[in-house]
Parts: sequence; structure tokens; C-alpha cells
Amino acid sequence: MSKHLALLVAGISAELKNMLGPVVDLVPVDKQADRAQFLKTYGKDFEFVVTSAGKGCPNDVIAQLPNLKVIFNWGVGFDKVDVDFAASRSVQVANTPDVLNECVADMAMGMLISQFRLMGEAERFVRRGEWSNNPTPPMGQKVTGKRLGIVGLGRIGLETVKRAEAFSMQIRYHNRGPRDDVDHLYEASIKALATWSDCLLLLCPSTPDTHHLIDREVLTALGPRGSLINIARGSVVDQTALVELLLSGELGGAALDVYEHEPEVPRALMDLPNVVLLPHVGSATYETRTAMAQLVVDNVKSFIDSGHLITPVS
Ligand code: 8YV
Repeated sequence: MSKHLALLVAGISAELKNMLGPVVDLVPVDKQADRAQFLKTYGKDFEFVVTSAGKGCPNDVIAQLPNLKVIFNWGVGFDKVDVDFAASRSVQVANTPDVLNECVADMAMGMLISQFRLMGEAERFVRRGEWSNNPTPPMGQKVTGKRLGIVGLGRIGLETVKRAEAFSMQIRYHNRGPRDDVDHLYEASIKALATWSDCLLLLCPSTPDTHHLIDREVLTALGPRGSLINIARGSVVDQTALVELLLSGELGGAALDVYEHEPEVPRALMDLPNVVLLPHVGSATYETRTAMAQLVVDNVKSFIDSGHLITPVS
């Protein structure tokens, strides 16, 4: 029996490709000489799309797949898929939640400690050979006991809270509404949360409502001793304001794993000692990427066997 055809619209790991091999025939759209003609001729043959959180699937591609049933997203964030448009064509979307919570939370704390203790700058100080003739390495700020404000207290946020509590950090959060299952203080105003925080950690999804949620006013409220940690999405922050306020010293520091126009990183941030710059590696561990790949495969198998997804986007 011929396998289901899946249109591959983004780069995925070789591991995921190998794991999907026995289940579906993956057809990379980017390998087609004439993409438009290919979709016109063969679009009707595809029930599945496989993609990554970074790339998603544009509406014009969805529109050319009349028999599409599911978009399988390798990643928890699905901001690059118009779920409402897909639903209007009875197309479901599956993502890979929960399996990456621990690694993203670990990285969030790592970024916080690295920024507060200027670990990157201290490491460059050694690599530049400066220690032999300069006895005073970069001085950082204490982490233990500091005030952590979380924007987007969800699954990854709750994992991060466990880690922050181990550092005796005081925690407050902002969500669309208060949670009834945590005893940390809810801040309805993000500006008030930023004013209170020593460190503002972003963990919210990228949606039209969170676009530039962290604007110049919020960054200014965080202040010259405050630190912004973004492991959510670049679009959540007004990056132009962020760069200007870091350069002027009106914002104390930042650790960034995501940017507005990845993989572009603002040149002006490259030499700032109080800024940590990472290439979207929040979930980039062997264990977690394997678990994410396995969850994609499990969703595909479940849908083929029962018509049901294990983790449809919510
Ligand atoms: C990406 C992520 O999936 O899960 C997400 O939403 O942003 C990452 O884990 C990963 O970078 C692969 O594209």
C-alpha cells in the first residue's frame, strides 16, 4: 500500500526525516524546479504538510493543497501558520508541546545567569588574553534573591519558576489573565511588572496581541539596572527601541535567543558586554530534538490510524 504523501516546506533535522521515512513519503517543495507548476499539478495528492516552527506554512501553499488534512509543526510555537485560515479549509495543525519545557526553562535560567554575571564578557576577557595584565575581570550582578517578572506563565514558565525558586528569586507574572493554580502575584500591567522586576523574562507566544508587547515604555520601566531575557519570539519586543535603550544605557542588559528578522542580529548589539546573543537554541539539545521529532511521528501515526491528533494546537 502506497504511503501518505507529505509536503516538506521547511528544513527539519535529518533525524526527523529518517523517523518519518517509514510512515510517509516526504516531498521537499524547495527541491522542485518549478514550485508553482509542481503545486498546481501535484497539490491535490498531499494530505499532509511537515514544517518547522521557524518556517510554518504560508496560506498560498495551503490554498494549493485541496486535500490537505494536517500540518505537522516541528516545534511548540505555531505563529508561522494561520490556524484560522487552515481551519476554514478543515485543515488541522499539530505541534510539539511539553517535550521541550525543561530544556527551554534550563536555557532561560542559563541566559539569566549569563547576563547577570556577564559570563559571556568574562569568557571573552580570558580569550582576549586580558587577564594576564588586568587583575579585575568584569563584575556582574547577584542572581539569588532577585525579582523575576515573567511575561507568559504557561508550561515553560512553570518549569522556569521551579528553577528560579531554587535561586530564591521573587516571582511575579503577567498573562492574559491571572492563573488560579499558582500563588505568585499576577500583574495586570506589564509596565508595572517591568518597574518591579530586576529581570523580565519573555515566554509568551507570538500573536497579533503580543506584537511589540515589550515596547519602549516597558523597556524604560525595566531601567538601567534591569535585564530583558527573550526566549519567546523576536516579534514580542520592539527591537529598534531595545537596541537604542541598550546603547544609551537606559536598559541595563539583555539576553536574546530570538530576533525580529532571524537569522539577522542587530550589528549594534554585537560588541555590547552586557548582552548575550544566542541563535534560537532554546530547545536545541539532542534529547529534546529527538523527543520533538518523536512527537511529530506519533501525531502522524495517530492521525493515519485513528484520524485523531495527539497534540492538536490549542
Ligand atoms: C524550534 C521553537 O522548533 O519550538 C519552538 O517553537 O522555536 C524551536 O524549538 C526549533 O528551533 C526548530 O525549528
